[in-house]
Amino acid sequence: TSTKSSAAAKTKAKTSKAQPVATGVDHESLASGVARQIRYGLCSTEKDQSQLFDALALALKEQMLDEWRETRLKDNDFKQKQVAYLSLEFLMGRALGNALLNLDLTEQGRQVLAQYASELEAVEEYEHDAGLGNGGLGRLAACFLDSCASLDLSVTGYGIRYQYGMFAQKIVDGYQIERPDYWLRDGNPWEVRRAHRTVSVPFFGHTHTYEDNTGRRHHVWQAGQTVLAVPHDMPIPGYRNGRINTLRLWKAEADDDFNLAEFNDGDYTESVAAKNLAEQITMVLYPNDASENGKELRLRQQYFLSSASLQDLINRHLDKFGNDFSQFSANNVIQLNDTHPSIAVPELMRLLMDKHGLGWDEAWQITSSSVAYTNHTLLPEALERWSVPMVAHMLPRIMEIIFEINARYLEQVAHQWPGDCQKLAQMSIIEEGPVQHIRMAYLAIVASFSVNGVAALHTKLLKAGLFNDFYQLWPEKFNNRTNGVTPRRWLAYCNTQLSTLISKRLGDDWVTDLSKLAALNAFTADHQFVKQWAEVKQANKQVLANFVEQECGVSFDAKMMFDVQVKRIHEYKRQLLNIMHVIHLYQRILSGDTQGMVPRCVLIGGKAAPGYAMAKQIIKLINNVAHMVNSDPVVTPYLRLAFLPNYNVSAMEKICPGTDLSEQISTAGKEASGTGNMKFMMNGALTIGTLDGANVEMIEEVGEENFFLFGLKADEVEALKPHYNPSEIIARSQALQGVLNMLEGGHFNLVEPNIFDDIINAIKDPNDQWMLAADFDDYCRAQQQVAKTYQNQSQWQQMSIRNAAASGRFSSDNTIEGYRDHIWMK
Ligand code: T68
Repeated sequence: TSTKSSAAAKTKAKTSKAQPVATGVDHESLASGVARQIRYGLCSTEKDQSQLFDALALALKEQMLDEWRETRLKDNDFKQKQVAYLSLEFLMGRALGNALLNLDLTEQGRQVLAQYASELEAVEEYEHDAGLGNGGLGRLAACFLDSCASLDLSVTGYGIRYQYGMFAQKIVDGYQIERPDYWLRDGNPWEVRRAHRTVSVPFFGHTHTYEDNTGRRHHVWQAGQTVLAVPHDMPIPGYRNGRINTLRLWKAEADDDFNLAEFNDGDYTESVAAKNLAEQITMVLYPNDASENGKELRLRQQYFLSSASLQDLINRHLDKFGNDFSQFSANNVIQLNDTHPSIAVPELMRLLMDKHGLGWDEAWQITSSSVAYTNHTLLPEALERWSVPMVAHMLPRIMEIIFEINARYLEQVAHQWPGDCQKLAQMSIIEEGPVQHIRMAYLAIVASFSVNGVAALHTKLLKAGLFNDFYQLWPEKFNNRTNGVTPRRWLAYCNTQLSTLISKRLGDDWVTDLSKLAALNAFTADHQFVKQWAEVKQANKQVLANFVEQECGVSFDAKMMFDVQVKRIHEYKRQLLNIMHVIHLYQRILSGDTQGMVPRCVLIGGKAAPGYAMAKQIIKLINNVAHMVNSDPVVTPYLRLAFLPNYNVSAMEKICPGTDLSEQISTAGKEASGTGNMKFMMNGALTIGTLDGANVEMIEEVGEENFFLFGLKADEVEALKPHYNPSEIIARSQALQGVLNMLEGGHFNLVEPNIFDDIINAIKDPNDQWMLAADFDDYCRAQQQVAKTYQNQSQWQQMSIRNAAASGRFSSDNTIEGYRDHIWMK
């Protein structure tokens, strides 16, 4: 029978032990729940694995409903501060294994499925990834939700229920092909549609102003169109603590009047058909991970999410406090995941003023003490700028408010730098030009009480460069919150063997306090332990090898070193540098120079934005090199290469446990943080990398002697830029000449002449921002050091243990404690 334990729910996750707590979830009834779901929920007599997945997920959701409701009631009762995490992306991946782990029902789930002659791992494969994000930014939001629930924080994720998530990547003849990801085809057993919480979002039309008889001015936005936002909630279970938080995803639907006026008399059927237009808003995720889009539909998505979420917050506030907003900012924080939802700033002003009757000053006081902004990039091409005419047309009242915010803020700038017109122009939220643009990052900074970067180096560079003017004006707003990843999914769940081994020695407190892993350092001299550590890695490598064989048709030998780079394909991440090194090894092997070489299997995976031609060429090059390498029996004893199609969250769950060497080789100063780097480290991989993003802090924790560091530093990259001369570097490097000769000779594209010309030119270009040539020789040197170290397996395994032991700081629990103590509850 179930024990509803509010005591357990109140226990701080920080102090709670990773042991079965009475969570209120009834273990016994899981079996009957599954049986009932098969019979009544699915109305089925069959018990194939896909149906078993649905039945188990539905039964689990049912188990969570009571605690989910209690969490909501508790959060409404206690007047504790509510956090709204606004993000256009939540890259959740699969939910089943994670829910079972957090609810402490994995064994029960296994037993129930055994009754149907099925294995849990097999059934899990039937869950479609919820791929509602591009990469790091979206996955960070997902890790944060797990940590917030596990730390017993009242945090709601607000996002969009895209019908089509991140595209599925196929590789045909070495080229990337995009296929739509209709992840909802078989339904989504986790979601609950809450139609009674529907709100309505205005678009288009015009504004007018009038004075009432007291002389007060009122602004009215007569929308040309309104679209319904219908919440679809997903449960976010904390780790064994009785809390179930909510991820609220908005779906756009037409209201009954939608477009009827435009079609006026006559075309009834056409007008009903036109309802499609409203539903387009939440149809598809934009697949660009590092460039702004400028597309009208993207702005519609951003405003739709922002407006719906703020209306929901305000409705909750009204339920609790009535029409008294004096305590709003004491009770609410709105965390913006990059500038994507930053249109929430003028929207909150509008709702407070136009709908709830507050004056400008009061509304601004509330807004600017509720909103906080996280920046995720220094790349100028990723900074969002919306054209003023577009915003004025789509969101006329919002445009008026932005102009007013800017005018008042520029007075402050003028006061700080009297007579400095240059400063005014350069800091204005409105960028002048043939067409005016809104600088969304500036809007977010001006309105936020907190602005944070995502790694120490990144925050330092923001303050010194991109946002320096703002740092001078408001130094107190700026703070660093180094990213992290959840140790539940990224160690306890995805690497059960290593988890078991660790828990045997340390107990299982590490699951909620990852700093405990530091105690592993004591076992680096324990031969028995080191041997077991190596055996676990070996077993995980075999799992990964099987996966690679199945997905790529390339045979990886688990006796060779597994060298892995998986992440979005982008020039700054330098997959090209990796492949240049592979070509270098290939050449050495062909020439008989295998001295000191360690047999390696190189795995590269990631998606290119569909419009990013260079990234797509890089994928093609990797595939062509792979073809040559893998089909030469002289080469394969030393070197194999595979490109993994459709890299996603569930692929990473198999990849990071089986990786020996993690490639984190971005041009210094370009990767804001990285989070894949942390997942690999937690799972005992060693890293070859540059001094970039969170790598800097990883080295601080583990020591340079346990990390393969190479390449220019961020300031050296900047200093070299004006006189960067690749031809000179090439002239001095035999290795680099060899690689370029092979590329230029068409060795990898004999039947497809010139397809790699852009790549070759990029390497030789004095304007190459990513400085491939500059770092190549040092990268090869570091790779040789890797090979040498790998040959000494006992040393390698010790370094592996030290890396996992030093990964505690990169738990997202740690990151979220920082957000809690320094931003949200400050
Ligand atoms: C990533 N950014 C950073 N952006 O590149 C990475 N961008 O260093 C960092 O670790 C991670 O954020 C988390 O902080 C992204 O992933 C996007 O995906 C993106 C999406 C749309 C528009 C712009």
